[in-house]
Amino acid sequence: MSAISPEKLSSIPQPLSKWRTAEVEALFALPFNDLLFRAQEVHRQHFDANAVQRSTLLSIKTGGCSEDCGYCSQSAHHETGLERESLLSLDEVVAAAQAARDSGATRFCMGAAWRGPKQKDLELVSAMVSAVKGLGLETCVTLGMLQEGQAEQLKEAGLDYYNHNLDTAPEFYGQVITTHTQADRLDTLEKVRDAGLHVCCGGIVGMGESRRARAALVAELANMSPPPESVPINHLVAVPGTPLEHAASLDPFEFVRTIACARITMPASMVRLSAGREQMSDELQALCFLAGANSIFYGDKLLTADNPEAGRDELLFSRLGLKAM
Ligand code: SAM
Ligand code: DTB
Ligand code: SF4
Repeated sequence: MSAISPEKLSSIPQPLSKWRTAEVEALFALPFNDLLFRAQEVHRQHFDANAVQRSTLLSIKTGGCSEDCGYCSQSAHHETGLERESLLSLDEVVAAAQAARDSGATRFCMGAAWRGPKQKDLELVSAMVSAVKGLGLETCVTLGMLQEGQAEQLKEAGLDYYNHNLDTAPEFYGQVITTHTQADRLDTLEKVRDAGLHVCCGGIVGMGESRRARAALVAELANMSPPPESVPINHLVAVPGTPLEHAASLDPFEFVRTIACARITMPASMVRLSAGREQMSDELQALCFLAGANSIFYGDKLLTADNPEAGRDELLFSRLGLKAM
């Protein structure tokens, strides 16, 4: 791990406590090269700049969700043609986790299309967590909003991370989701933190939000105390049949800027280049790594959307001299 010479490229102060949206917006507005240089500096102070962590996702309960999130293929409010399925069996989950471990993933993340888990479902998921942990993988679940005691139960089962995204800026949230509020999300995040679980929390860009909204989301994430250990930055996967099917496309450099701003404001967090890689060129992904992304979802499916085949990622890692973390 070697730090770049401490040449000062920008006079923008690094807040000791809270980031204001305007300060993050000022980062976004830097010349691209200056922003990436600054992100690289921060990245190299905290991480091996050539190491990328790999997590594999599995949808353990697909479709039929009561929530109306405007981007989601799994919402019962949208006609996306996705079949509603029941919860996978323990054996199916263990087989998928084994395959993920064998192909080089170190974390296995199980997602369910629920507003939140019913108690009987939580017990089934807890057994899955224990079994996946027993394979030597880090465990992560994303199950929606949690009730009192559920985070503790998951922790007890061997859960390492709970994923629950803020998704977008508070001022834009109501334009994308109406069946729950961002305050509900924050309430679950507090329960997760209080149970001693690691927090995985990020958002989606490319939903037609303004740059100010992207900056507000990054500031909100960075101001969590402590910031999330893992920060997934998803690019919208525009799913036919969802309200965001025709969202205005985002300048790819703006996506890279968002990664860089997340890296600078959350220096010690893992920043995950998450949904949307299937639609990105290798060159764009390389820029995201240069901007400080050091984690990816690995394996040919996200939850319902396609992700690059493992072979394409292996080749990309080899061409860029990246190693698995
Ligand atoms: N139901 C749970 C919840 O909403 O927290 C867990 C599953 S949900 C699919 C997990 C995350 O996936 C969402 O918070 C969102 O950030 C991301 N996501 C869902 N659909 C997406 C899409 N079409 N494009 C990009 N990200 C998406
Ligand atoms: C996250 O932030 N992104 C992942 C994970 N957490 C659960 C999910 C991405 C979903 C992409 C759309 C799909 O596969 O349906
Ligand atoms: Fe349901 Fe989660 Fe999709 Fe929202 S993002 S509709 S809560 S599965």
